[in-house]
Order: sequence, then structure tokens, then C-alpha cells
Amino acid sequence: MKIGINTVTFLGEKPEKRLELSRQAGFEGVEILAYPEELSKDRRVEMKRVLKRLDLEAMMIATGPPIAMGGGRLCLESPDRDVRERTVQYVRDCVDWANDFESDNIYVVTPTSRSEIQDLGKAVECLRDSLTQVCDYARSSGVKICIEHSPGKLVGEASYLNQTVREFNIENLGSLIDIGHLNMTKEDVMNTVMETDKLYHVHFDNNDGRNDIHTPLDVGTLPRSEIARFVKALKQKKYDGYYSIELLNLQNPIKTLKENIEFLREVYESV
Ligand SMILES: [Mn+2]
Repeated sequence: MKIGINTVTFLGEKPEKRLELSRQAGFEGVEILAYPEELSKDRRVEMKRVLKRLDLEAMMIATGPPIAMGGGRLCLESPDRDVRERTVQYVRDCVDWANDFESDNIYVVTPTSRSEIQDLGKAVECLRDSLTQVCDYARSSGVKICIEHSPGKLVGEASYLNQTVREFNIENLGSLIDIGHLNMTKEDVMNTVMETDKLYHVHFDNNDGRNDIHTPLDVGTLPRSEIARFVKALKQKKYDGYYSIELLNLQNPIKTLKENIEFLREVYESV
């Protein structure tokens, strides 16, 4: 079992510092936040040097925070052609960055609230068209792309995510399942894993069942027993990717992250 971190936990720090802190907490792999201004050629050289020194793997290029908090500037399903084209170019850049960091995985999200979509069919077609373009570009360099389900958004429920990936039928397109998000959509954690065809990545976090607050694994309405069922399903499914911890607003991040790594290891050994 390989345990990694979504470095969004350290969003307020400089990119190199996020890596230092991740290693300090005991992680083996990191999700690199895909903020274009932070990933200039020079910065990437420096970050790669730090990764190597710390013996850390860049296991994922994370577009989740930049897209979700981008105020609509980045959106693969946008009805606005300019926005879509800009976002397709952005994800293509992510493919180049993935190659540079020797990572083979990128995740994206759909930031549009489902309730605000006027033409659902068109949004899905736009999403399909954008993903076809970026996956085509990614495939040529051995990179795969996964969509993360976000409660209340176009791709909100994990079951809908799985159905979408199946219908789009793009070779290098798969799913990212976030157990905290399952706690909000009230989907069964074990069935979700078992029924997801192409599971490329997972996120671990907890919450109060209503708000996407990414609390530590032992803080929230998702009980340890459910996390254990999720992990058991991952093992049964022979999932061999990273177990990635994604927490926000930590008072004492290193201590809490260490405790969460330990929690996840214990759960993994127990099932
Ligand atoms: Mn997540």
C-alpha cells in the first residue's frame, strides 16, 4: 500500500515547501497542484530537484483546486466555446507537466452546479468533446485522466461518474473516487468501489455529511467501519494505486497527517 497526499493541504505554502512538509509528515507520493503560474520551466526544475532529494513520487497532477476555485475560468463542460478551448489547452499543459514530473495520472472535476445547468444534454456533450480532445493528447504520451465526482456538480454522484466514463468509452479515461464525497451523496462505499470499472485514484477525507470540509479520517460522520469497508473493497478489487489523503484547514498539519497515515495503515492491516 502506497500512501500519498493531495498537497492542497498546504495550499498556502510555496510549491517546494508543500513537498518538504509532505515528506516530513511521512508520505511517499504527492499530488502536484496544477497552478500554471507555479509550474514554469524553472520552477519545475527546482521542484523536481526537491522531489528527488526527498525521494518523493509525483503521482498525480491535480487540477481539482484550480478548476473548482477558478471562478468559472476553467471548465471542460462550459457552454462557452472560449472557456472550453482554454480549459482543453490547460489540461494539455497538465499532460506536459505530468510527463515532466514522470507522473501518468491527471484528475479533473466538473465545476458547474447541476441545478444551474439549463441544457444537461449539451453540457454532457461538451464534457465528452473536451475530454476526447485532452485524452487523445494524453494517450500519445502514456498519461491517463480521471474525473472526480463532486456532490452537487455536473458529475456529482459516483454512480453517475461510472456511468459517464462507461458511456464516453475513452481508452485512457477513468474515475477518481473520494470517500468523503460518498459520505455526502449517501452512496455505499463498498458497492461504489466494486462497481467502478476503471478506478484510477482514490481520496480519503471525512466530513459532517453535508459540507465538503475534508476533516481528518477520525473526525466526521463517516465511521471507521465504513472506511474499513471501502479499503476492503479496494483490496478485493486489487486496486494498486495510491491511497491519497486530502485534508483541509488543519491546526497542526504534520501531527494530524501522521496520525491519519497511521489510521489508514491500521485499517488496511485490519481488513
Ligand atoms: Mn477529493
